[in-house]
This record gives sequence, C-alpha cells and structure tokens, in this order.
Amino acid sequence: MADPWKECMDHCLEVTKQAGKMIRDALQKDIAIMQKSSPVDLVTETDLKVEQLIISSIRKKYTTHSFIGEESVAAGAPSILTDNPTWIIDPIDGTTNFNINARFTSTSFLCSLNQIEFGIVYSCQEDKLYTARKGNGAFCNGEPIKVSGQEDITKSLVLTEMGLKKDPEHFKTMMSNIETILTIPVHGIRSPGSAAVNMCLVACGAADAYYHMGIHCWDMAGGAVIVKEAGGVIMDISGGPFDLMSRRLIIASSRTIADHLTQVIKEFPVGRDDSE
Ligand code: LIP
Repeated sequence: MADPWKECMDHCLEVTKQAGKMIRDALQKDIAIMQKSSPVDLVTETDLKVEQLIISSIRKKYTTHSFIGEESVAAGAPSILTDNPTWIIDPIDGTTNFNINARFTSTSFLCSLNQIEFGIVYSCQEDKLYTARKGNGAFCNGEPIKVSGQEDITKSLVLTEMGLKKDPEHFKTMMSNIETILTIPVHGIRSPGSAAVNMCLVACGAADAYYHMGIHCWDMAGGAVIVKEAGGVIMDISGGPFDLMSRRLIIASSRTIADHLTQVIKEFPVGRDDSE
C-alpha cells in the first residue's frame, strides 16, 4: 500500500532545504537579535521569516492541517495537539548558536496524527539532513544511522542544556544533577546548544544520552521519531512514557543507560506546553 505520508514528507524536505538556504544566507549578514522571555531566550528576524516560509508553503498544499510553531506560539497562538494532522515547527533551534554562527543550528519538523509520523532535522551549517519515517528507520543525508547501543553508563557521553529559566531552586537542582552524573562517573557532559541536534547526535551514535527539563514540543518533535527509528530509547524524565507536551525527556542509546539516568536525576517543575 502506498504510504499516505510520503508526499507530505517529500514536500517538507523541499521546504527544509529552502529554510536551510535562508538561514545560511542570513549568516552572511548582520543579525538583529531580539529578546523574548529572558536574555537566554532569543529570536531573530530569520526565525520569524523561516517559520513564515514553512507555514505558508505547507498551508498552501495542505489547507486543513494545523500548526504549532515556536514563533507563532510566542506571538500568542495556542500550543494544543488535536487529532488533526499537525506540523510542529522550530524554524531555528539553537538561536543563540545562530547568533554567533556556531556549528549547531537546525530547522526541525514533525508531522503528527495522534502518533508521530515523521521527523526532519536539518543541521544546516554542517549540511546534515536527518530524517525518519515511522517504521522505516532513520537516516542522515540518506545513509542509515543508529544509536551507539552503549549499555555501560561509565563509558557514556551525556548531553544536556542549561535551559531558559534561572529560578534559584531550579538552578541548584540542575547543577546538582550535573554533578551527580559527572561523578557516576561518565566520560563527560556536553551542551551543543540545539535540542534537535542533541537528539540527532544520540541517534547517530556520537553521544549516548541526552536529558532536558524545560524545553518545548518544537525542540523535541523532529528528533523524537529520529531517535526511536535509530533504535534509541525515549522516555519521560520520571521513567514513564515520553509525552511530547511535557517539556521534559531522557533519550539514550540503551534502556540500561536511560533507567540509570531516571534514577539519579532530580526533577523540578517546568509546566506543560498545552497548559500555558
Ligand atoms: C533552544 C534549544 C536549546 C535549549 C533552549 C531552547 P531555540 O531552542 O535548542 O538547546 O537549551 O532551552 O529551547 O529557542 O533556540 O529554538
């Protein structure tokens, strides 16, 4: 039977390439940075333009589909998942990296209909296009990728990010989690600066785990299916099932590492994307 999502995914790949070009072109010019909720929550004209490009192109072709886009939500649009096919879009994931032309900036997509159907993450400065269609494996630039399969946490490289909110209690817990993990010990902790790229680094075996509390559905959406299809484990920070709107996740190259992390990481409240 023909795949009903193939045409959607092909269209999305075309738009992704245009978005990547827009981002690379913008990097040749001066970037005007604007602050959103805090000095670590930034937006540029390019974030807005890329999101407009993506939404208008998809809307023209799929008139009944819904959208959750990072910058539309920042402008007041709702962030609610329904049964309608929904595109979740992060035009530039790693806006802070984009501002300094750091290596990891990505455009990330997902189309979901109750379940995540496919995900695309384009790490455009490195020209790495990660794709996954549910049940069909994960790829980088057309080559199959898989997680490292590492089971021994003492041989693992763990990724995390520092998050946007600097509430003193959250900050203390965040720092104590880092100390706990470093002293397991693990090989190291890194913060590349783009949640979507972090997920793809685990998916292709360059890192063994990633955890984060306080990100958003658009940061996790494209990467979630890529990690699953690459053979990775994705779960809630508590060890329960992954919830796209929960703003928290653990992903790992194996169940053993994921379980170990859920046991040692202390939680702090971050709210939900669909209740803010
Ligand atoms: C950012 C992430 C970054 C994370 C921030 C934020 P943005 O996304 O990619 O890794 O630490 O919490 O969500 O705002 O650049 O799309």
